[in-house]
Amino acid sequence: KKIFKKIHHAVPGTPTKRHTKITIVGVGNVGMAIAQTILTQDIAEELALVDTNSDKLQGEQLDLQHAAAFLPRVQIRADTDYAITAQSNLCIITAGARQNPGESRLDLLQRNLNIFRSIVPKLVEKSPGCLLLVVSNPVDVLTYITWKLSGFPPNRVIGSGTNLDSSRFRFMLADYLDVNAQDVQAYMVGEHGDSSVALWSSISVGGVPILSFVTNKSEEFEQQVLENIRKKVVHSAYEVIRLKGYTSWAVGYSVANLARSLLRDQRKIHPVSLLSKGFYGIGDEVEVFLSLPAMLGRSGVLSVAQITLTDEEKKRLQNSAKTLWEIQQQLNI
Ligand code: 6V0
Repeated sequence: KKIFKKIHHAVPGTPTKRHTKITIVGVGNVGMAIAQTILTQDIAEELALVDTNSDKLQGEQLDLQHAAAFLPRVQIRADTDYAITAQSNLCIITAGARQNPGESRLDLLQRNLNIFRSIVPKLVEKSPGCLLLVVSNPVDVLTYITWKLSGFPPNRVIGSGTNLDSSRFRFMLADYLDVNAQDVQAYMVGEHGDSSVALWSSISVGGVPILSFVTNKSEEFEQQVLENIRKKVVHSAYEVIRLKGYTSWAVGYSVANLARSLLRDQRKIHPVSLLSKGFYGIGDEVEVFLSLPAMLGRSGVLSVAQITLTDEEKKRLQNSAKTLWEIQQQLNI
């Protein structure tokens, strides 16, 4: 401790260094992919990992700490006790039960609701000013549950939603057009997963609206290609799970990217799950979380983009909202 001799002191009045702390609850495949991506991207100075499995926690903590020589300096703590999460700026929830054979989605949801009951109040108690970011599935309903359990204003409760679906969508469009995915502007909105809605009219590549490529002659062919891409996006998670058992890297990057936009106040637009009542014809009485393109910053959701949707797109969004609302009515929150 004494090998360095101090040669100056802090200049009086100099602001103290920003200290950003992120908690991740659930250190399974998804939680750890998020943790390792956050570490490589220099977003936080402190990372707290919580799970119910203490051996896994200690193993993951040591394994990450052993990479310290190659990473930005981050204090990593892992415990089953939520005391280590105190004063977090962002809490990411990836904990969840796996579906048992023969179990209905509603029963799984009720089990996850019970898990969230044991997580959300503790996070809120230790970090009353934090942002909550939900990743566990079904993400839209669990984000609603988190909002209800937290008592937070809705702008501070966000679901990772279709941020990942949109990134898959951009990759597949880029692959088809042979361009860089970062130059493809494209959103999938609505419910994360099977019923997500692709917003065709707003897709552009390097500022060129993609639908302008669709000439009369090739229209039918192109529409078919686009529809196939949408279907591929929707099925891609199942494909990865079939092949490797779970998905992790893409969701890791996608959530770390959200963490950066939020904590570094980037005012970037991301399609994330947010309280959608009153937007795009979703009734005020329908309290559901669905993904819409939103501007994210230090206070969470700053605003929601007013994109012109086709009647069909609007109808599909409203149907998803209705389905989610009906599911939520059956839950005992
Ligand atoms: P996993 O590998 O089974 O990890 C789940 C972890 O949660 C385990 O380590 C458990 O010990 C832990 N856990 C369970 N109960 C509790 C509790 N009460 N408190 C704290 N920790 C607990 O699952 P995996 O990491 O693969 O997936 C996690 C969740 O992410 C699942 O619900 C997935 O469906 C969901 N995903 C969401 C995605 C998205 O885009 N929103 C993408 C991929 C997966």
